[in-house]
Amino acid sequence: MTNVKESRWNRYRVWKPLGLMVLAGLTPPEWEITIMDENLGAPDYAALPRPDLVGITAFTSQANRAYEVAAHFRRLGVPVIMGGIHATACLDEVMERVDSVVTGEAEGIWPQVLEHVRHGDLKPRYDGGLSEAGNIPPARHDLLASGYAFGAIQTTRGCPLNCIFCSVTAFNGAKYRQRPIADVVREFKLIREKRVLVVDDNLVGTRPEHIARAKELFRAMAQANLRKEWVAQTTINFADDEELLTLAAEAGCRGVFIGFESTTKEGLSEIGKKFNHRNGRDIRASVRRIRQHNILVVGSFIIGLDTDEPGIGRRIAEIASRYSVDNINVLFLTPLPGTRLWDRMKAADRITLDGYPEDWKYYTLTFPVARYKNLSLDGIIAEMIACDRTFYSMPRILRRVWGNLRGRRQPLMSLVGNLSSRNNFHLSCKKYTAFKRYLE
Ligand code: B12
Ligand code: SF4
Repeated sequence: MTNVKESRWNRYRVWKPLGLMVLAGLTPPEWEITIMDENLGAPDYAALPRPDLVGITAFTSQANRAYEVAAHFRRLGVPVIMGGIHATACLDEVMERVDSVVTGEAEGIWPQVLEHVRHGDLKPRYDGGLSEAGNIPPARHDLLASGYAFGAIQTTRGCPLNCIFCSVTAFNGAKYRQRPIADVVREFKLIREKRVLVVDDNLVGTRPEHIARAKELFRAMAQANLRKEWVAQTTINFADDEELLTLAAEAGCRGVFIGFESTTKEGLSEIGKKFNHRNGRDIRASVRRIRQHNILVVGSFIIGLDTDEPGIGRRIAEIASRYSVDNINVLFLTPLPGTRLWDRMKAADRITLDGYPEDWKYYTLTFPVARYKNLSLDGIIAEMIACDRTFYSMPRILRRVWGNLRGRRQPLMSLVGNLSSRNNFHLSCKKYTAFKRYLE
């Protein structure tokens, strides 16, 4: 959970739980629904009226808290259903702790589950599989109306790439599914916030037909005059089509989050993302093309690949600065359950934090939970600190923000993003100390 009270910057890091809002959108009107988002603060469940049914979602890192909440309601005799990414990846573990588990996407199965609940015939397990993009209902944006800086929407599901560390292809499939444009535009109009996170894992896709559809969507969004400013995740090929960039900016795109992952070709091969250097791509030039459209770029990198040597932290900070990205997100290589990396690391007995479910709390990608080939525990933490300390030094932050001020590229957003990350870095240093104590 991200605790908004831990730091005022967390307000910009708390995003709406869209999965639950979509689930609410799938729920027939005779059910009265309340969404509790513990990122905004844990409610006193005992003081609330007794519900007829509790549905819980959780990432792997939130599983322990999910089990505590489940245990509370089960003690009261309220049936508890859990779904989402962790329930799908760790079915057996979750089945032991709730009354029923829904794996996969919910669109095809949730109405049936609710019917079973009404008839007192809840089964221990359901599988929703993958939904048709046209069957995704608008999320209930009205249910979480305050407390967030950003609204949220999803326009596509799945990712055609299959990076070894990523859960997306395992969970949402490699088939890239794009929602009907009219549905997306209609749903955008239901969002009250001016700023929106488009949660897609890969906003524009990789093939010509994906890109053509993305252009159509952006045209429709601009025509609908939505007046939204949004950020999204995309792959670096976003930079390859000037028309796409122009249309995205006209539709309100103000920032993209791109997974560069590694600074070397060998590293990219190791994680199955050669895509990033296909056709000898000049990443610096790609980033420049995106930023010329007043779209900020956040670059994501991983520390802990087998090809990473001591010095990798500073190297990432220097290369990210050379690419001229506006911000970075650097994570420890983490074997998430259900991924190919998990299979590989488990087979090689390289996962060090494996006291489950308790240890899941460290699967936030911000702790080193495995053995890394060329970096010791202290070594890899020192690399992360060196990376953050270099990239978020005050002179570098000011240089980036000044560059954006001169280029009229959202200097305020760039300043807030950098200061928030710098603050997060200071919090992380304290967390590493506690983490090492936990390992002793
Ligand atoms: C948006 C997002 C975030 C937001 C979170 C917003 C929020 N409050 O939920 C932010 C940016 C904060 C975030 C943070 C993190 N994230 Co994230 N995130 C995503 C992303 C891109 C989209 C999630 C989403 O909204 N999907 C759209 C909704 C509609 O889909 P859904 O949630 O899957 O819900 C559907 C089904 O799962 C099901 N369902 C879901 N819940 C339930 C519950 C019940 C009862 C039922 C019946 C069904 C059901 O029904 C829904 C409709 O079909 C996913 C990738 C993905 N494709 O899921 C990664 C993803 C979930 N994140 C991931 C990770 C690792 C993290 C972090 C741990 C690390 C990081 N730094 O990114 C942190 C977690 C921090 C923490 N607090 O612990 C991993 C999770 C893997 C795992 N095993 O847990 C994913 C899969 C990405 C990946 N590349 O692997 N994330
Ligand atoms: S490109 Fe991104 S979403 Fe797609 S598999 Fe790789 S990391 Fe996951």
